[in-house]
Formats: sequence, structure tokens, C-alpha cells
Amino acid sequence: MIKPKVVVTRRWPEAVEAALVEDFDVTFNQQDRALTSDELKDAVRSADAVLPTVTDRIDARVLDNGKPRTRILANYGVGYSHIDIDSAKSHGIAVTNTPDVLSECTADLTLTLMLMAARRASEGEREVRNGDWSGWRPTHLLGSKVSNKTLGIIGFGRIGQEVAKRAHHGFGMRVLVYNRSPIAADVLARTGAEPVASIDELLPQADFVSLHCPGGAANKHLINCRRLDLMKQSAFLINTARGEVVDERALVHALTFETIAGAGLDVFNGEPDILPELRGCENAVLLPHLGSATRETREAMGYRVVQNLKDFFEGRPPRDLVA
Ligand code: 8YV
Repeated sequence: MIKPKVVVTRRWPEAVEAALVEDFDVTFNQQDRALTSDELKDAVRSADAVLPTVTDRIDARVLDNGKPRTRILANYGVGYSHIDIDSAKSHGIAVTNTPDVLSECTADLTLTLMLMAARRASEGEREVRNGDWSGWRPTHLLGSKVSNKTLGIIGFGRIGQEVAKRAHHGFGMRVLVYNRSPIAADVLARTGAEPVASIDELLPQADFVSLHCPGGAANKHLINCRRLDLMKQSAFLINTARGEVVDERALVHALTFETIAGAGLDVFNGEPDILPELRGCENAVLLPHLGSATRETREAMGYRVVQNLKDFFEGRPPRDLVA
């Protein structure tokens, strides 16, 4: 049987690359750099499946380019705001993602950011590494307590729920949640969360605000100047969702004038380019999109893509079909 032709846009952990070549005729991106728009166009023209990541903007310009050979975009990642779903649908291209397998690690990283921002861990580390630490003193780098505080979660899908469990059961936090659709009673009970009716109701009550909603046009600048003003002056904003959810210029303003206490960010608008003004904010913890970056999770994401592809090419509906 002829193996379907597959383009993988970035290098994957070795074990999953090996699993892919068993069933597919695979082209890897040997240099492991983000593909250009023209290279992505070539990929959808020449391969039966393209396996993109967050670094590939698959928009109408890439897809509306003659008749694509590609029948499935099997995304490596849960978020897919880098793919123009309407355009994919108009070409009859299926799109899948990799939910579930990265929820725990992304939640762990969310707690990492909360703790780092509140306890000023980056500032402290910079001081030690720069040789600037003059020694222990009672008033040195005082941060904010995390235990027993109030966490406000915006977007209560799988990752948001894992964050709530850790915060409530591990750190004794009160957890308020806002979600577009109603949340089942058993989910609230399991996670120790209390629903609120609106984002504006959540913001003034929270000591930490953590974003777990999808990116894309619908949530662009959901956290803007007005909403940052609704946050407590002592509160922290945590973003492991997508950069576009936050108006970064408004955030820089809030951090600079200390209308909020700090931020912990794993995702950025136009990453890997980061606003220089944001890089200058001492009270922001900045990580390079590490949410799912553990060997276990990155392998599990790969196996999930392999399964979606096998289902698709063997005529079964893939488990993680999003379009
Ligand atoms: C991925 C993520 O590393 O899954 C997501 O949506 O943001 C990260 O966990 C990245 O998107 C891979 O494409």
C-alpha cells in the first residue's frame, strides 16, 4: 500500500518521529526553523497531510493557492488559532488538534508562573546570577503570599480545570471561574471552583487572574486597558493561553505604573519577537512558550497526532477533529 505523504513542519521528539515513519512517507524539516509562507504553500500543494505547530501561520493565502493536495492539517498542539479554519473547511480540509495530553503540564507551568511572579523568583535569580546579592535581610525582595488567596480563571476547559484543582486542593485557594458556556455541577465540585457571571465580576475579586480561553479573533485583547483597571493593584495576570488575548501595550502600562503587581507570561503577540518595553518590566516573568514542554507531554502530543492521522487515512473519524 502506498503510504500517505506527510510534511512535519518542525522536529519532534525522536520516538514520535520514528512512529510516524512506520506508517507515512514523511518529510521532516531538518533545520527545525519556522517555515515561510511559500514553504507552507508548497507543503499543502504536495503532501496529503501537513502537521503544523503554533509557529506556522496557515491562512487563506497559504490554502487558496490552486487546489491543495492536503486533506488534513493534523496540528501538534491544542490551540489552533494559527490555522484559518473557515478557509480549511472551504477546501474540504480536516483539522485536528491534541487536547487532554498537555493539560497537566500546562497547568503545572501556570502554577510555576503564579509562584514565580508572586515570589519575585526571576528578579531574585537575576540578582544572584549578576553577582548583585548583598545578603539576607528582612526586607529583601518581599513578594506576595499565594496560599489561601483568590484565583480567577477565565476559560474553564481542560487546562483551566487542572489549574483550579492544583490551586484549590494544593494551595487552599478560593477559585472563581468564568466560562462562556455553563459549567457542569460535577466539574465545579471536583475542582473546588465557583462560577461568576462575567469577566468584569471576576477581575476585582481576584489576587491572580489566569487566562485559559482560546486565542483567535474572538478573544483578541479580551484583557485590555479597561479590564486591567478592574484588577486589584496587588493582583497578578498570568497568561499561558495565547498572546493575542492580552493587549500588551496596555499591560506594559499597568506594569510600569504598578496599577497591577505583576504578570507571568508564557505566550506573546508575534512571538518570538517580544515588545522591548515588556522585556524591560522587572515585575513580569517571561517564559518562552514552555506550557507543554516536557518530554512526556511532547511525545504524547506526537502520538495523538499519529493516531489522528491513522484514523483519517484508514477511513475512521479522527478523535480530535475540530473542523
Ligand atoms: C504547544 C500550545 O507547544 O498546544 C498548544 O496550544 O500552546 C503548546 O502546548 C504549541 O502550540 C505547539 O504547536
